[in-house]
Amino acid sequence: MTNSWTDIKNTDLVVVMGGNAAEAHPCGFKWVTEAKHHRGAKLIVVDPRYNRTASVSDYYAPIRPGSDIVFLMGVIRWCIENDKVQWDYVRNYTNASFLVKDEFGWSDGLFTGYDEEKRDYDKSSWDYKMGEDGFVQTDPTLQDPRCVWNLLKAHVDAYTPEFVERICGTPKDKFLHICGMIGECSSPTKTMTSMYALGWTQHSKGAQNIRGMAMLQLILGNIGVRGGGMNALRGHSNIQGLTDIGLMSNLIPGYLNIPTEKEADWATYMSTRGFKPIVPGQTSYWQNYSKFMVSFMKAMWGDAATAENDWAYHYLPKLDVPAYDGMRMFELMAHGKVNLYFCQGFNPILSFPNRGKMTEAFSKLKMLVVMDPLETETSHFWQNHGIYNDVDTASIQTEVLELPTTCFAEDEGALVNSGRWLQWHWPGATPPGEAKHDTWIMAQIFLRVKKLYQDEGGVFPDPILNLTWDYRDPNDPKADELAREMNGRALATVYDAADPTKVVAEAGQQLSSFGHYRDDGSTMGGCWIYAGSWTEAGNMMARRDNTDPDDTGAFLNWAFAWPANRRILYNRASCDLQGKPWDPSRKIIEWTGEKWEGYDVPDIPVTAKPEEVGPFIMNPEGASRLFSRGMMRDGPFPTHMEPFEAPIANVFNPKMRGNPVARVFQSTADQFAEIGDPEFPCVATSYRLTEHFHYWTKHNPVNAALQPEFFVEISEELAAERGIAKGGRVRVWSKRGQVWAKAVVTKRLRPLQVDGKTVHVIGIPLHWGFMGSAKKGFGPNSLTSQVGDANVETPEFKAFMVNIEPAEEPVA
Ligand SMILES: Nc1nc2c(c(=O)[nH]1)N[C@H]1C(S)=C(S)[C@@H](COP(=O)(O)OP(=O)(O)OC[C@H]3O[C@@H](n4cnc5c(=O)[nH]c(N)nc54)[C@H](O)[C@@H]3O)O[C@H]1N2
Ligand SMILES: Nc1nc2c(c(=O)[nH]1)N[C@H]1C(S)=C(S)[C@@H](COP(=O)(O)OP(=O)(O)OC[C@H]3O[C@@H](n4cnc5c(=O)[nH]c(N)nc54)[C@H](O)[C@@H]3O)O[C@H]1N2
Ligand SMILES: [Mo]
Repeated sequence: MTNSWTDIKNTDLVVVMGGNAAEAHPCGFKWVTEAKHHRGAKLIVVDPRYNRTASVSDYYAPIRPGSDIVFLMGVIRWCIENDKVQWDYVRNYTNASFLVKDEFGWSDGLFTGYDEEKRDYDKSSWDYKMGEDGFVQTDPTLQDPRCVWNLLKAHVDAYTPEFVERICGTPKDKFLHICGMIGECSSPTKTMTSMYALGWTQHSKGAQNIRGMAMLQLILGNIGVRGGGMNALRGHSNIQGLTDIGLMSNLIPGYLNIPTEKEADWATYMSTRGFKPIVPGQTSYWQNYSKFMVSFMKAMWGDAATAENDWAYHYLPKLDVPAYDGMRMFELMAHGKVNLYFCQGFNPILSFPNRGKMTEAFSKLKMLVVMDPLETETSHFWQNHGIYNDVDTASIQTEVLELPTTCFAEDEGALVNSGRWLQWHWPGATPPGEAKHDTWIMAQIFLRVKKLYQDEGGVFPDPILNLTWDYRDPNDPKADELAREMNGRALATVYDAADPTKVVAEAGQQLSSFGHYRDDGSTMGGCWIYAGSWTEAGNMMARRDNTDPDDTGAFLNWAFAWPANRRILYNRASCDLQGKPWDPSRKIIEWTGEKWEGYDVPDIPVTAKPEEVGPFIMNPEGASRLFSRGMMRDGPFPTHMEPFEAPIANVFNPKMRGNPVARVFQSTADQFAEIGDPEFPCVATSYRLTEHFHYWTKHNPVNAALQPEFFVEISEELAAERGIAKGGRVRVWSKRGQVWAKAVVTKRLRPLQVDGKTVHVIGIPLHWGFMGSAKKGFGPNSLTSQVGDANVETPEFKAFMVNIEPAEEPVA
C-alpha cells in the first residue's frame, strides 16, 4: 500500500477492482465503512461476480476475467477526452512532458523491439530523448507529439466505451457511469483510493493491470495524498514482511538484488546502480544503494566482509536465470533435477497451478521435508485418497519428513501489514506436543551443516563458516535479536552526514535511521527499510499509542511503518509546487518556508525547497511515470493482452496468445486449450471465502462446518443451458484435469456478451482438499494452467477455460 488501512477513511471514492476486500480483508474493510460515515464516500466494485464487497457497494459493474487493462485504459481515455485531469499534478509530478525517442511505437498489440524467437523485447527504444547536457528533453507545454502525454493519448485512443463493452462484456452505460464517478476525483479536493489484490495480480499481465490503475491515479492527482493511493491488500498475515526481507530467489532484504552471473564482481554490480540524475537537481534515493548493500554484507558476514575483499561479494550466489521462482522450481522438479525440497509454511500441492504436474514433480524428489504445524496435502501427496488424490502410492519413492512447527499465534515477532506497519506480537498460546519454532529448527539445521563443513571441509565452506551467528543461545535465536539485527547498528562511531562533528551513533548502538547507514564498514544492518524499528529507545514495533491528532488517520505512535515511520508514501505530492496542500482540509504535510512538517514523516529531505526537488525521490526523474522506461518487461504502457486461455483471440493481433513475453515451459506448452476452443467455452476464475483461510482452517471443525463443502458458482442461464439443478452435482474440466462439485446456481454471476459471443463465467473457491476435518473435495488448481505474470511470475489463477456438465462423481 502507498497509504495505510487507517487512511482509507479519508477518501471520497473507493474502487475495489481486482479484489474482494469485504470477504478477504474483512477487518481492514471497516475503514471503507468509516469513509462512508466520515465523508459520505462511495464504493464502486468491478468484478466478474457480484461478490460480498459488491453487496455493500454504491455501484457495481461486471467484467470478464482477464480484461481489466481494457477497462482501465478506457477510463483513462474518457478522463482525457472529458478533461478530468488534475493538470498541475500531471504537468509537474509525472513524466507527461518528457520526450520519448522517435523509434518507440506500438502496433498490432506489440511495442517496438519485439523478438518472437526470444519471446522478449529489445527495450532500447523505450526511453527518453536525452539532451547534450545529459538531461532528458521535455516540453512543458505538452505540444510535442513525442511527449509522453501525447503518446499516451494516442495509445489509449482505441479503448472507446464501445470497445470496453465489446472486450470486457461490461455494459457501456455502466462503464460510463463509473467513468463519471471516477472523473470527479480529478478535483484537487476530491480523492479516490484503489483497493486491489489477486483479481489483478494473478494474470499473465498482472503487473500491467496495476500500472494501469496507478497511471489513472496519477492523472487524477491521487498519489501521495490522504485518502488516495494504490493500495495492494496483501495476503498472509506477514506476506508484506516476506517480500521486505527478501524471501524471493532474486532479492536481498530491502528490495536489493541478488547479483546475476553477468555481475561477477562488486564493481560491475555497483556500476549499474548509480542512478545518475536525468533532470537537473534530482538524484534517486537509490544513490545510497551501496550503503544499504555494504551494511547488509556486514550483517551477514561481520569481520569477514572487508573493503579489501569487496565486502565478501564472492560469497553471494549469482543467478544464472532471472529467478528461481516457484514455477521454475517445480518445473525443474518435474524434470527430476531437484533432490531435496524444504517446504516451510506452504502447501503447494493445493496452492500451485496444474495439480497433476505438481504431483508428478513431487514424486521425482528423493526427499521432501515439510515444516508445518499441521499435516498437509503436500506432506501426504503420496497417499491415495480415491478420486481426491488418485495416486499410485507404491510407485512413489520420495521420502517425506514432517517437522512439526509452532504456528504464527504461538511465537513472538513482527507481522508487517499491507500498510507497511511492523506490528510486534506476543505468543497467544504455548505450543503443543513436540512443536518447535521455525527459528529453532533452522538454527539446528544450520549448526549441523556448519559442523559438517568444519569437520569435512568442502568446495566453498567460507560463507557458511563465516556467517555471523552471535545470538545469546546459538541454538535458539530469539525474535528480539533478529529484529535488532535487521534494524542495524553502528560498528564504529557514526557521524552525521551533513555535520561531521555530530555523532549519530556510538559503536554498538542501534541505528535510528537508514540515513545513518554507511558503506565504509562502520555500520551493519540486515534490512535497511526496517531501520528505526528497534532503536536505542527500544522496540518501536511494540508501540500501541492510538492517539491521532486532528483525526488524520496517521497514528504515528502506533507500531512502526517502513520507511522511516512514514504512513503515506510520496506525501510531498499532496502539496502544490509551492508546498501548500492541494486540499487544506486534507493536509498531511506542508512547507513552512523553512522546512516540511505536518502529521506524517515527510517523504523528501525536510529542508529541500519545494521547487527544487521533485516528489518521487526514488526515481531519477523526480517525477512519476506515465510511461515506464524499460522497467516492465512487457511494455511502457499497459496494452490489452488476452489470458493464455481465452474465449476470443486478441483483437489487436489474433496470432498473439496471452502476454507475448510471459515465460512458457516446454513441458506445459501443449497444455493450453485452443483460443475459442469449443470444448472449453466457459471462463473460470478462482477465489476465497471468509470462513476459511486457504487449506488449513479445514482442520478446525468450526470452520469446516461453516463452509462445509466444495462448490462451484454458476449463473441461472448456464444452469438452464446445461440442465444443472440448484445444488446438483457437476463435473468441471479443463485441458489439464477435472473436478466434481456441488453447483451453486446464482444471480451473482451473469453471462457476458463478449465480441458478439455469450460467455459464461464459472467461479471456483479454493479451500478444499483431502486432509483435515472438512468433507474431502477439490480446488481450482486441478484445472489451472502453468503460466505466470511476465514481470513477477504470479501464476494466472484468475482466468482459464473450462467446461461443465451435470455429473455424479465416481465412487471414491
Ligand atoms: N478469509 C480469508 N481471507 C484471506 C485469505 C483466505 O484464504 N481467507 N487469503 C489471504 C490471501 S493470501 C490473499 S493473497 C488475499 C486475496 O484477496 P483477494 O484478491 O481479494 O481474494 P480473491 O478471492 O482471490 O479474489 C478477489 C476477487 O477477484 C475477482 N476476480 C477474478 N478475476 C478477476 C479479474 O480478471 N478482474 C477483476 N476485476 N476481478 C477478478 C474474484 O471474483 C474475487 O471476487 O486474501 C487474504 N485474505
Ligand atoms: N487457483 C488459485 N490458487 C491460488 C490462489 C488463488 O487465488 N487461486 N491464491 C494463491 C495465494 S495468493 C496464496 S497466498 C497461496 C496460499 O497457499 P499456501 O501458502 O500454500 O496455503 P496455506 O494453507 O496458507 O499454507 C500455509 C501453511 O503454513 C502453515 N503455518 C502456519 N503458521 C506457521 C508457522 O508459524 N510456521 C510454519 N512453518 N508453518 C506455518 C499452515 O499450517 C499452512 O499449512 O495460494 C495460491 N493459490
Ligand atoms: Mo496470497
